[in-house]
Amino acid sequence: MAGEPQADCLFCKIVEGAVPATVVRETETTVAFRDINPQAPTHVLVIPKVHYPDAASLAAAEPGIAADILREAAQVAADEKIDDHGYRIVFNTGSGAGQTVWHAHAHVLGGRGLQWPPG
Ligand code: DGP
Repeated sequence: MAGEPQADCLFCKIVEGAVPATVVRETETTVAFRDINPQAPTHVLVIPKVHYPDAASLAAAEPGIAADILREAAQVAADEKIDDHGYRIVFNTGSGAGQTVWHAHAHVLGGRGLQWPPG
C-alpha cells in the first residue's frame, strides 16, 4: 500500500532503527540524519517516515508531509548555523538527476560556497 514501509528500502530501515544513522532531528513524520558521503561540511538528509519513491510522489500523496520536510530542512540549517551564509535544499528526482535511493529525501547542504549551476 502507498506509504507503507518497504522491506528492501535502506531509508525505511533507518526509520525503523534497523540500520544505524547519525540522527540530528526527528518528528512524528520525519527523520533527519547525516549523509554517509558528505558533499559539504553540513550534509543532512531529511526523509519522511512514510515510504514514497521520490519527492514528487510524496508531494502528490502527502502534501502536508512534503511541507514538513521543508520545515525540517530549514530547522536543520538553523541548528547547523548554515542559514546565515545560505544553504541548498536538493531533491534529486530520477536516476538522470543522480537519485540513487528510492525513498524521498531532501539533501540539506551548506557550510561552504555552493556553485550555480550545480552540474
Ligand atoms: P541520492 O543520490 O539523491 O538518492 O542521495 C542518496 C544519499 O544517501 C547519498 O548522498 C548517500 C546517502 N546514503 C546512502 N546510503 C546511506 C546510508 O546507509 N546511510 C546514510 N546516512 N546515508 C546514506
